[in-house]
Amino acid sequence: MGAVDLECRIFYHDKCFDGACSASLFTRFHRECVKTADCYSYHGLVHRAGALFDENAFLDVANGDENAIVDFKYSASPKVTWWFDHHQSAFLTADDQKGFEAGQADGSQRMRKFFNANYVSCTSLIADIAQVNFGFNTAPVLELIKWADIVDGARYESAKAAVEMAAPAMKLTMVIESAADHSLVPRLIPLLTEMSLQQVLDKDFVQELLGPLMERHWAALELIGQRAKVEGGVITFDITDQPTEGYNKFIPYYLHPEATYNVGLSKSSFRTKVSVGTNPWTKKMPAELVNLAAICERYGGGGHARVGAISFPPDREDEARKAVGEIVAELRAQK
Ligand SMILES: [Mn+2]
Repeated sequence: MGAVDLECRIFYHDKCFDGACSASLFTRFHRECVKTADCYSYHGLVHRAGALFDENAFLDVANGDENAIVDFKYSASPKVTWWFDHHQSAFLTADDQKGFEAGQADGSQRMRKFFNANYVSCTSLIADIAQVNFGFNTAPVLELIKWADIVDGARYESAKAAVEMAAPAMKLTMVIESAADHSLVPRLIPLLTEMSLQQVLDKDFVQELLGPLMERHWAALELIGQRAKVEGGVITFDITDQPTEGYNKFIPYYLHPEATYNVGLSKSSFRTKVSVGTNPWTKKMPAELVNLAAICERYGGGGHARVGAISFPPDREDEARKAVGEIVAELRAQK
């Protein structure tokens, strides 16, 4: 063969289970069906203010190297040779969207760049495109695709499944989302399509990280269990005296499954946070539920119809507590 090894560099949504699964599935598809790369490398991307892409991180494609972006925004860079995304807000600018649409219309990018916001996970989008258009065999990776849909769509069967985290995918998600070491996810990606999720979880380097995270999770469950009160269908709790960098957001509904809403007050190093949520397993009809994004926006926060948040500076607990009182009263009046 030639003297130069061809490389395919995969840019993926970092600290995200679907991002890691997408990178893994794309690699397996590219290796089995496209067959033009000798090696694969990985580069995580995060949402932030300012430029999302570093043009220098893309490989020069003149020699046949490739750059793929999965589960992340569109880049108009001519160096990007593959793109798959399912996010509603996939285009940063109207020009980006025009560029994508032009490549679809003239056919030049139709078999290289794919966008479909109807998919729950980018992993399932890649799997379908690869199977239908390139003859990729999805049979060995069905477990991965199923769990990417469950995790990215937050489609857990119960609060028990979401909080007790018996499934390996749930524990892997926690490890990936809390990864402090940038080499962790690139190490996991090749494994995700080569073995079962349980076998990935059983790796020593994963177990070492999982232990302390599970301890932190059980401690949060106990703390919120001590603090949470439910009245008029609304759970409230205040854990600002125990600063935390995050907790499993389904804990309140696990503790009080009969509640419709949750309003929690917590504190991290950089903010005091009011978290407002709807019980995903509520028996109420969608039309009966309050739009929480609208409520949070009133206080300078935001989110989705079913879950939102408001951030206050760490020293403005009084303001945050006042907002909690008003929101709780409003939600209790709804029922
Ligand atoms: Mn995704």
